[in-house]
Amino acid sequence: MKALLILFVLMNLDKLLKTGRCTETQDQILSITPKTQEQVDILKNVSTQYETALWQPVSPQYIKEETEVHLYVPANSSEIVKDLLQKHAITHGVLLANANELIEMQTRNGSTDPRSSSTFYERYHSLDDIYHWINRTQQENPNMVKTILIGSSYEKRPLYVLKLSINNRPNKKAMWIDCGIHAREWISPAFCLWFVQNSLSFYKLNQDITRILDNMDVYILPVMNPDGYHYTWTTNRMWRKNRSVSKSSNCIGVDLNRNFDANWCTEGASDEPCTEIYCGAFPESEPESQAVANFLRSHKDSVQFYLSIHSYSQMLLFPYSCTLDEAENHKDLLEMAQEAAQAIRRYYRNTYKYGSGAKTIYLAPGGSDDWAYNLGIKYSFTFELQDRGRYGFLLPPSLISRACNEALIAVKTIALKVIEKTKASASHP
Ligand code: 9B3
Ligand code: ZN
Ligand code: ZN
Repeated sequence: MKALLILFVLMNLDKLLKTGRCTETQDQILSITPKTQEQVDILKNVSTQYETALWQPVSPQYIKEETEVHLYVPANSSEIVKDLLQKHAITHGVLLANANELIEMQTRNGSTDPRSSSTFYERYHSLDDIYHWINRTQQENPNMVKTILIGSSYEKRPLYVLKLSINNRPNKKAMWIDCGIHAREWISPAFCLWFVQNSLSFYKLNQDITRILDNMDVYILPVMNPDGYHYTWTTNRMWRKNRSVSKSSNCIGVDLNRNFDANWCTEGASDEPCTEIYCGAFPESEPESQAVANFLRSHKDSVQFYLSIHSYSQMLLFPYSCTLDEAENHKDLLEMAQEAAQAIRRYYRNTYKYGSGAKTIYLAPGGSDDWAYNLGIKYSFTFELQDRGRYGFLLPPSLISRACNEALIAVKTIALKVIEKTKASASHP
């Protein structure tokens, strides 16, 4: 009997060991800083050859010596990737050891967890939830909110813009905010919802919100890339691009923030469909970017402030990203971004970098902010919200309110400045 038991244990030993090991290695986010050109080349290889997702930088071409790389490594490629790193004496740190658990937690959504004390706006929401939210928000605020269908996505999902407007003054100015150009940057749509909620609840209660809405209409596109966003909920949390099928390749998706007509597809973008920064077949080839561009073209006389919300890295960026040249009103833009960053520091003790895109992150063409700027929207910004890489795209729901509130104060700061400046220039042309 005893012998039988021992035999049984022995027979299952390898199974026990294996499962023990498998639960130990989960999806991880590694932080790796290459020290030599050889290590740079190995890393470029790893991030393209194996089933990994590069978080930072956005594309392997930007990997360089002494600059931190954030790499998502799923459990099944963990061993081979780590062996390779070890073989070339590349040291790594683990930013997140349990990425799959975080992903599971964030998609499981608080609404199914009755103990959760967080509000609707402190959770991430599926695309379906967001469409319902748009509908509800309009129905509950018929005097202040209209929805405008500006087009549809590659997979024919509607692109709805919410228009917040409290009066119909002639020559009323406007601002535009889009969220969710990049599918995996979940804090971005969360911010658009936060912004709408905040505006609707605090009009007439908060002085800044009141002044902004008294002087400007606000157009909000909560999810510019619904196909990609949906895909991150169902299939691949790390997806960035839209989901359009390419004629020339089996790889799917265009980087919508490389698809606008601003030095389109020059250095910093790629004409290779398999990359994360594929610029598409031609400028505005994608229905999502075309819808936004058409809407802004037809509203360019009223829209004075363009804002696009991304994550992560905590930056307030303005044109140009597509060239190292300075924008004509560079000083104004710099001053506004600086003031916004100061407000974040003062109220939330958090640091945001600011500056032109090309000089602050990387030279990158085809972005919506540069395009909007060239259209004539002189106050054009891209915000990269929290964090700096601790959680990266997997920012836990408990940090949504902080991330959104600090971004909100930056938006308010800049919007008030825009109102001030455009008033001044209207009276002294
Ligand atoms: C990129 C460009 Cl091309 C731009 N005009 N403004 C901001 C960025 C940064 C975002 C991107 O698309 O890579 C950060 Se996710
Ligand atoms: Zn982005
Ligand atoms: Zn980003």
